Amino acid sequence: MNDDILNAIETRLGLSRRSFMQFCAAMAATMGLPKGADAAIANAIASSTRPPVIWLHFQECTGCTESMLRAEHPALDKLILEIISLDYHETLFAGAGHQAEAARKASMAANKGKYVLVVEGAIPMKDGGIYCKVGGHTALDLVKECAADAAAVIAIGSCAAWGGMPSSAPNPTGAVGVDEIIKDKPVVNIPGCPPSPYNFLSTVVHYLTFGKLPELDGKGRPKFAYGRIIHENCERRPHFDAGRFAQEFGDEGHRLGYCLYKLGCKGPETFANCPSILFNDIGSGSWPVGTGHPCIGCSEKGIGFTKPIHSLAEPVYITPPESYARIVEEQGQGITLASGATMAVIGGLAVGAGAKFAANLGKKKPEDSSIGKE
Ligand code: FSX
Ligand code: SF4
Ligand code: F3S
Repeated sequence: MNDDILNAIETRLGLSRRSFMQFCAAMAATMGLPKGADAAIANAIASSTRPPVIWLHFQECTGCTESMLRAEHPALDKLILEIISLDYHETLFAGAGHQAEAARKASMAANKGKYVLVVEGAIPMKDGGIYCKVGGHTALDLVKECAADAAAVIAIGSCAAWGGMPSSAPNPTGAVGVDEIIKDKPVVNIPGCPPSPYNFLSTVVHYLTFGKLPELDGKGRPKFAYGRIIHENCERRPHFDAGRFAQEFGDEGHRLGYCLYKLGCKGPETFANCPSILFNDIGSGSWPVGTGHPCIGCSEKGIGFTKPIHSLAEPVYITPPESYARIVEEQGQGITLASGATMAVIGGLAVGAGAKFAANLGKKKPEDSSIGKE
């Protein structure tokens, strides 16, 4: 990058070059981009005008905003406000009432088709949506009005992505996620309660750098962040494989850091990058399982706030069998899963039966399977 751009960044963000380049490298790593992408990101942040953002709050706890602005990294809160132009945000706004409403409408009119709409919180549908109103308008009407001219819609947090906690049974207000309402444009879902600020920021930076949203899975989530189950990257996984489990909180196994599966860990059925990206920039272990609590699947629809916290997870990939079946079946016996898969691998089959067997053994990418879709 040339010196002029870096000088401008230093002045504008009040960040050293080193910190800024470290941030760009972290964004590139979060998105799984190849070497050199950090320079493209740096250029985009330095030279793009900040995209205007309208941020709506509905049924939620404001934890998404808190996680974004209270991140321990000294520069993150500043960077967020420097990368985007937060034109409307009810928690952070100094103004209130008609003044705030006027600012939202003015930004939407001035940036028609160019602003990013971020929604935090679920939308109640029951009884005409009367259970959540802002400025006399229902959440339902507001989300429709604000999405109409948005360039992109981001549903931040599990509440906005699929209903989250407000939609827990018996879901008294009929709470749903944004994509149940906005059907004419893609909605990027960034679930988690709260989600990692880096997953949100990386999505925005991707949009700035490449002029388009990142690739999404069947549930509208960026693949770079939700492409793998937590269980695949968990530091306790060797204990799971070896059969060493904590049986109850505070027992010997728990103190030794054994696997939390038997305490209800939902890592085997939850897609998220929590163990690799961690939280709050404080180093290893700073995620739920790292602190000794089972993952409750807060980011996964149908798991978090739905399944009892201490019930056993159903691993989404079939665990390989403990012993292998015969390769050559006796006539008329058919084919077993293990022998079929072994033959498929030996034969180098990539499609048809080979792919099917591979999928059953967990070798198929989640975005191609029905598991990641509703
Ligand atoms: Fe709270 Fe956000 Fe949870 Fe929901 O995060 S942390 S209840 S996902 O919408 O504010
Ligand atoms: Fe980690 Fe949970 Fe999987 Fe155990 S069950 S390895 S604690 S994700
Ligand atoms: Fe939530 Fe589980 Fe990650 S509880 S924060 S999805 S480890």
